[in-house]
Amino acid sequence: MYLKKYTGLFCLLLTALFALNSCSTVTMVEQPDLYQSTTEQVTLDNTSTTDNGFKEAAKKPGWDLMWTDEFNEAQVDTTKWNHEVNGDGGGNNELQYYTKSKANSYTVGGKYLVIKAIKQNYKGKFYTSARLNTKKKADWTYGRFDIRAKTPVQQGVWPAIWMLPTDWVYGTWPQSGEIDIMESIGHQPKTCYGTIHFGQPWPNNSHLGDTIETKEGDLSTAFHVYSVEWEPNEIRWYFDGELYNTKKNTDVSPQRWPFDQSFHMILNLAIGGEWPGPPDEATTFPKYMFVDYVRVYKKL
Ligand SMILES: [Ca+2]
Repeated sequence: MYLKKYTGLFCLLLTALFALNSCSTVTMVEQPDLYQSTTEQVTLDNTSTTDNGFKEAAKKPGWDLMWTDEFNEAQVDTTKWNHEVNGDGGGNNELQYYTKSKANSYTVGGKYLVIKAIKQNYKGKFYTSARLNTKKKADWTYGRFDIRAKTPVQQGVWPAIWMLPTDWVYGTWPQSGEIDIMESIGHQPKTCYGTIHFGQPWPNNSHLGDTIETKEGDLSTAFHVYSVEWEPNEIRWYFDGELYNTKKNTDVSPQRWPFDQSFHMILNLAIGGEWPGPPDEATTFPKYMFVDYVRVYKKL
């Protein structure tokens, strides 16, 4: 009896020590444009930057790595990324104001980009967050795009990894196309969406896509590798290396297949909007979207 009790206590202690050990505290310097405070303590716990989940090798047979951001610099590399700053709602009545503040996007641990959505009133919006793009800094036609990310869940959050046309040569959205490498809406916490948008201007726009569900936990409990292989007349979507969606130029007929021009990458964490709807009382903030890397390959 006593031995059992003692063993139980010992296990408890071990568990507590392990929990303490697996957390790390990071101090960040805030930009003065959004906050009075100059530093912020962020505790990274098991559900955030623990480097769990699927991993892929950087080298892939048949593909040549031509662009990468591993997010191992002390700050977001502005030679690669633009911060979009606005409260436009992304065309979907989203609730966030996107800032360029280090409160909303930063690198951490020499490993990750973090996009952080905060519940706060700011310039008429109820939340702040970040949306980064590579427009005119890195634009591609065709390639393989691998993004390793851990994204938040719960009602009203809408993380997205996607591409828009740089020059809009076939007209306004969605005539020039949109490639959604990954989207998730928080009330479907296991579901990854891969989609193309094309066709006529709203409200006669078209889209085609498919989904895949994570087999363990939800999308926030582990890193996943979201990939698109974009070739002339065909786009394929992969989740942790598993092909789950293929779209060909013949699938969009009689609409134009606009995916033969330069597109750029966008990473953002939207809050609310017409698709997910607003957060509810159970949605906790802040929300974190972690990106380990963006790797772009050219087919050999
Ligand atoms: Ca990294």
